Amino acid sequence: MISALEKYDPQIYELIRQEEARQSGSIRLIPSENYVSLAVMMASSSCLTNKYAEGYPGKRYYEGQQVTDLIENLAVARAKKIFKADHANVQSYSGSVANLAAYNALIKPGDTIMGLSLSNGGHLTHGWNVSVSSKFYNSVQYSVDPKTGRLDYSQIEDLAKKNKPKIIISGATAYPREIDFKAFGDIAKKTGAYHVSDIAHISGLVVAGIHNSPVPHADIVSTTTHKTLRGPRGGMLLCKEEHADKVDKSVFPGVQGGPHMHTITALAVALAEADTAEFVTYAKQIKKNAKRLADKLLSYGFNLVSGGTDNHLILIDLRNKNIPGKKLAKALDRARIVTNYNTVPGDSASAFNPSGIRLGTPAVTTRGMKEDQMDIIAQFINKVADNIDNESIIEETGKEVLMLCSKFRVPEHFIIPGKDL
Ligand code: DSN
Repeated sequence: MISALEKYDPQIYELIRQEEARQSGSIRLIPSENYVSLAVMMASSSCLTNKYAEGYPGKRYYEGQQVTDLIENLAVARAKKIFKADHANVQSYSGSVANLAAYNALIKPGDTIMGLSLSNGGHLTHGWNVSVSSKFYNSVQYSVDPKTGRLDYSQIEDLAKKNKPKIIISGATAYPREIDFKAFGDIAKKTGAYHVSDIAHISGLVVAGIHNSPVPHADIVSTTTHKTLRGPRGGMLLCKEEHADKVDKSVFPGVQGGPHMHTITALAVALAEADTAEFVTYAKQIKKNAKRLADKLLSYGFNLVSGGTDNHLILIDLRNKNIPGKKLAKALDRARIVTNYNTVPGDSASAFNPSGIRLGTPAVTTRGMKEDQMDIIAQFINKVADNIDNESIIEETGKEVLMLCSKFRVPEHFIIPGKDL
């Protein structure tokens, strides 16, 4: 399909090829990124992009839904099965919109929500001050313990008792430790709040059974579909039966119009892929790789928030190295190692030039990299940090990265084992 594009739009074709080369010729460590399978890619670029399907299967506002209804029902059934949820809504365009739909399903504008602050690892839509989530709702933010870098559940409970939020949000975008969703559920019950859990980063780990699931402990669970879950870019909501109708009405017509059927189609494929023994092996390797990378970075004297990782991501606090996060991320990018700069708990630097960088292993694990490659990646990171102003060493590291990348399968050839096309 992509080859045909060369004839119709050579400029865009060439740019896609460049991006493909960038993705295959670099070590991609942004923890929210991955490589989807060829099957997901194909479904995502299929004719389903041509179809409007406002409403839900069996109750649409446009005709011609003979096939879309079957696809959406399949995606919903697969989501319910792998997350063990009563109800799934697969229409959210993204995690941000899914979160807003979750709040809108349960509370009214002006009510109080309570989430982890962005600077402590939360998400914009968990009530951060520049997000609409803090404009529509009164936002109270909790933090991690500044000493341990970990969530302090008794502090969260105290804050909830004091502020009486209508919704307590669990979940994070930059928290390297396992989250105790039962503890959040208990706090919500004790304080009369709803519990909304955002598992965008860890949903693949949850499905694989290597992170506890919030599904039994939350009123609504929100997730993106493209991070550890390794599907197309999108969002999804899971909930108990009692909230099903409210959730569906909140997504459509509450905050969205027509669903993106090509994304839902690709999601259905990804959900089937996630329901395999191969996916469990993959998710376990993500965690093993992150742990090994963290251990190796610690041995080079890097400070890691919370001292390590239990999941797919690592947050390096660079203050002891006196290197700003942005400077290191940019130098690493020149050496073909792609990360993002990130605030760390207690950071006095701005979010645009913070004191940390965030790394994760979902994408490199999809390429088949294992612990030995994590040792090499840690060496590369250390070499760049130690030679942050030495362009020839950075360039030389980039060549070594390219060599490493050439030994591991690139995304266009990534096919789920046993399902070769
Ligand atoms: N932007 C995502 C991330 O990188 O974690 C969160 O939405």
